[in-house]
Amino acid sequence: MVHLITNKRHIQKVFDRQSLHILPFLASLCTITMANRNDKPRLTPEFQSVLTFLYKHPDVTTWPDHIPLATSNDNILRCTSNVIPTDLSLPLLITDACSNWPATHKWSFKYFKQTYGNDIVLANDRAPARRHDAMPLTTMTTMMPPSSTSKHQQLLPQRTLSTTLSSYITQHIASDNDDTQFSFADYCTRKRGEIDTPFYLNGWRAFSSHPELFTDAPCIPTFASNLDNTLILLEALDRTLFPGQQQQHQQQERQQSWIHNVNTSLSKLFLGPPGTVTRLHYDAGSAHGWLAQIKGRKLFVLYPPSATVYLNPLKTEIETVQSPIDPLHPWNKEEGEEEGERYKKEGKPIAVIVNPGEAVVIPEGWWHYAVSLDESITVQRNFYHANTNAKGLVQMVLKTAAGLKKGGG
Ligand SMILES: O=C(O)CCC(=O)C(=O)O
Repeated sequence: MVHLITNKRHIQKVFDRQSLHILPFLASLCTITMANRNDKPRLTPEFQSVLTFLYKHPDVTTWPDHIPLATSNDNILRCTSNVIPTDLSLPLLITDACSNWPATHKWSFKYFKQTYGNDIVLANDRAPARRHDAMPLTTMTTMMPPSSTSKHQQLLPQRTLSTTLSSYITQHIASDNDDTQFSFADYCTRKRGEIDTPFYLNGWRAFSSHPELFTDAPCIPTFASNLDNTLILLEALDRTLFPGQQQQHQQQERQQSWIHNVNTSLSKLFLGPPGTVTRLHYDAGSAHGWLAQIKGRKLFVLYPPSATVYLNPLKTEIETVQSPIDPLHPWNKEEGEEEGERYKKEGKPIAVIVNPGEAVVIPEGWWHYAVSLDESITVQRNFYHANTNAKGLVQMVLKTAAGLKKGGG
């Protein structure tokens, strides 16, 4: 693949234009329906599932048996920022991850509206994007694993809203003008039966366009300092690909270069009302990831890589790995106890609520699902670690650059 990359300028051009931005790429793959004002409210299967779940477990303290809540250090390690294991064999819950970041007192929906309100953003009512959502039913039935339940087989293309950040916040966030936190129950009360699937501003690359945000939420926080070797790995890759171009005077140029752009593009923001869902998937490019809650709580359900066979990865998805299983309602009632036992034994799901100030670190290949329980602001970063997934970074960079070059990018 290396031979497709002719020179450094090409790579620089590719990443300077932030061509890593996934949305135009996904738009070309999926039939994405743009939302408009006259759309009728609609419930996606996964949001319907959230409504049913939270109706039964409104305070999220009574817990269903089929989603074991992480309690011990057997399945998720609870730790503080200064005591972090580096083998990344299990997910981590870092209890003091971001409680002292300026973002926790500075950021609010009102602040984002005032500061970056003119940015054009894309919000979705199904996330992540799946080709599967827009598949003709006939094609889909041949591609779906037989054990998937019928509720997963609905033809419901993702709707995407392209708007200014200001108008997204005004129309979709209840606390757009104050700093109150709205829970899911508040949200439902305000909607008075007009419940529509919430639009999620998922994966906003705010750090690429507004790098000053890193002063409020550090790119490499204390808890990630021994885990996130992305920048060093990118510099090593740069030296390997372009030997003899490493003079001192080029250092500054490199700071502004593709290395910087790739590194920054791995940090994103997720903003939304309560009830937004990220469906079950694991991160592309063998990446590890962390998600830090600045505002609101999020419920995560995680599964180890060994659950992959059981989770029936969708064959329709090529660039990403996604599962049709809905962790809140993973099997049909008719399928009964036996299926439930099998699910718990083979899937080994772990649920964890991440509170404001906390972060979850999700190692490479771990499946994850998330639903916001309140209005929420999350910082998300994918990262690479020299001893575990460095190869994934090299492949990701080379593949993106080669693919874009081939496509005339
Ligand atoms: O906070 C979320 O909605 C989850 C996002 C996520 O899973 C991811 O970016 O990999």
